[in-house]
Amino acid sequence: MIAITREVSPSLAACELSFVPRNPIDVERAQAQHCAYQQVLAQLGCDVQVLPAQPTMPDSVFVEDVAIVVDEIAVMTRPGAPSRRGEGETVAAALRAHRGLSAIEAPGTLDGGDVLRIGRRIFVGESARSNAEGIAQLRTILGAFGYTVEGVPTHGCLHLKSAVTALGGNTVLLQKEWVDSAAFADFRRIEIDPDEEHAANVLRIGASVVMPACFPRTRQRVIDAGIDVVSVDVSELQKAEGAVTCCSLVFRRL
Ligand code: CIR
Repeated sequence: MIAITREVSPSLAACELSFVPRNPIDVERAQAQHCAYQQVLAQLGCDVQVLPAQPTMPDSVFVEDVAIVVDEIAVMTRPGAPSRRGEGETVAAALRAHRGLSAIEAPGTLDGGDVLRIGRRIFVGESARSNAEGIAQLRTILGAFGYTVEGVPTHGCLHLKSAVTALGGNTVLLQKEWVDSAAFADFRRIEIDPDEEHAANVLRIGASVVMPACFPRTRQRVIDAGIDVVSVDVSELQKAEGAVTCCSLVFRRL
């Protein structure tokens, strides 16, 4: 596996926020947590390729949002937040070594955080960041490779993957307040602990999942389902409305 990451911007505190109140962010601590996160990816077998920080782009550590990578192609997104539209350029340059590239064009918008792939099915959040045009373009691009692209409304959260992520096999981890769980009726569904509202965002790598350390009850539910969990403290990145999927683009080396 390859994991593309980007160092935390010194301007992280000026990040976009939608559903999380603004609290002071300790950027040095965020950088240390991000470093530990990258070490976890490496321990789980990823070749971690780190892009340099973008000082003028506060949210640029959240590389997940600017591209979608499948075996056949990488799709550069057009992020829903105008402040984030410059972030893709250097990620595209890094991805070009591994995949052919396609792109979402205006007036389409799409954030990678809204894109959940489970096998050949791709679920896309109909969120404030990803519009119908962006989803339709993704359907055209990935449909050519045999993927189905299904829109799923989200409410009360930033992205689809704030509300649901894949745990591997046929299992998803879900926050039912933010997405209609019926959309995932074909899967075994594990619900997060109701006291841990942001716990649904986990990152599966191989047979393990990476989870923020602050959700012990949901972690226990995942462990009880027979899944190996690695915890990492990302509290400063959570203040920027990020979590564990958003800080990397993880894909197979071909
Ligand atoms: C934003 O609002 O765009 C950033 N502050 C957070 C993006 C987090 N991305 C993600 O979870 N995929």
